[in-house]
Amino acid sequence: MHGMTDEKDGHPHSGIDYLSELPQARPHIHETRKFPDGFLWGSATSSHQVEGNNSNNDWWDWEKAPGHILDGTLSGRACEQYERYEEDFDIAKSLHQNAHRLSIEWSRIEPEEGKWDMDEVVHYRRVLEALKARGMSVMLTAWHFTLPKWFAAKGGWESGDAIRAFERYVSFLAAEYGDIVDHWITMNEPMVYLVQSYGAGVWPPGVRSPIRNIHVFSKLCLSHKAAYRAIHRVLDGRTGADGKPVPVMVGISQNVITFEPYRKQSVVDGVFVWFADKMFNRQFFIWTWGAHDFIGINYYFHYRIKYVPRKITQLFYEVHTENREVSDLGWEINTAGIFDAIISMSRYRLPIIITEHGVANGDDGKRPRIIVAALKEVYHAILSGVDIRGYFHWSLIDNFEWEKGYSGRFGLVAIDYLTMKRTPRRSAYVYADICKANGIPHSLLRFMGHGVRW
Ligand code: IFM
Repeated sequence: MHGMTDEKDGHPHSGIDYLSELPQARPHIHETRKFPDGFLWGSATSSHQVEGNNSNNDWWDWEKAPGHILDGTLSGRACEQYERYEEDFDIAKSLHQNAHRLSIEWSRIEPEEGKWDMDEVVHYRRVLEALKARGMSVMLTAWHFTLPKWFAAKGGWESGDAIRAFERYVSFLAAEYGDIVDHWITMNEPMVYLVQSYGAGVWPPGVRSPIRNIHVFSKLCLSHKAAYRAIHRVLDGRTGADGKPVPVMVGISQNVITFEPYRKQSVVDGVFVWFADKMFNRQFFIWTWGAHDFIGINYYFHYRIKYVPRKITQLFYEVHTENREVSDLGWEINTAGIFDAIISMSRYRLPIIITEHGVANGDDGKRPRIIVAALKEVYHAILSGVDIRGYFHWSLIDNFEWEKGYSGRFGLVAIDYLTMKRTPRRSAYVYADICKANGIPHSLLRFMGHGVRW
């Protein structure tokens, strides 16, 4: 596991001298913490959040209603990635990333039920080929929260033939792009979708109904299973240029929350933590067991939760963040939690990929440390025997953060929304040095105070 490359303390590779801003360290030499060969180092986006002008999906009208987007913005042109994807992929490549995760906008590919828009099909082939041309591994998400208007009008996931429609769409993607996609994500964060769209009602279709929530949960499970089988049906048995079978890797991205009782001595808080973990983190895998080739983990949230029996509107709990470091969106930052999330999900004995991890931090004061600290945890999870194959930072560029609008800035690369100029943040170079080294150069541990002279 350990490489032989020695890192001189304070020696950045990227040419950006971010370490000079940190306190001096005692001079010492140390090995780079090497990750396994072939580890995927990338970043992630989704179509509606970056492309712009996705006017044929359920979010487009939803955004216009007063109060739906907290800062009053609309996705609108987003980051114009629909046109500027080459520029963005050039940046990712220059930052030494060797993989990229992105999603297909279903409403573009299938604008009317059963009708494929071949111009859009060609467009996405060009996008995916642009990644391959840069030598990057491709992770493709089929559904990342937005639904075509025709599908939403039929009742979305509640409609009688939702499963068949999703299976048809995903089979089409597999047939069109099977030669170019390395990892398939059928759906992004189904549990977050259920909470936001059918629990809190803050995403379309804006429903607050436990019964309908359970109904959609079952539809999502069945749709994932159908999509999983469809991708394998279309692609299994393919061989590569060397004549060897190409593995077909299909999974979901699951938002894993690490829960902790707010009142350590409280039995009821402890029971609720157990229940919340099972319901939110594991339920989907239990009901779709056998339909995952890997586990995709998105890690953002550490909830110190307090059971509140009378607050049905808050699903019986409160999340506390007092005295904790938080992001620009007020979410608690707990980088060590990614270790717990990985260990918890390793119970399924499947390869794990961190398909998202990131922080809203516009001035970038925290992101470099958060990246280094989280990756140190990933490194230790690998050392403890977990088969972790990659890490995708959320996000490559700032983008439209759903009901929060453009206020949450998650990008390694900052976007000026007036000019659309892309400017890598300091953290982009820190992450670039990690990607380039296929490990954590020891000098970067200074972001966490290691070896620093105080
Ligand atoms: O922006 C989202 C993304 O769409 C799904 N995972 C979490 C991100 C940050 O909230």
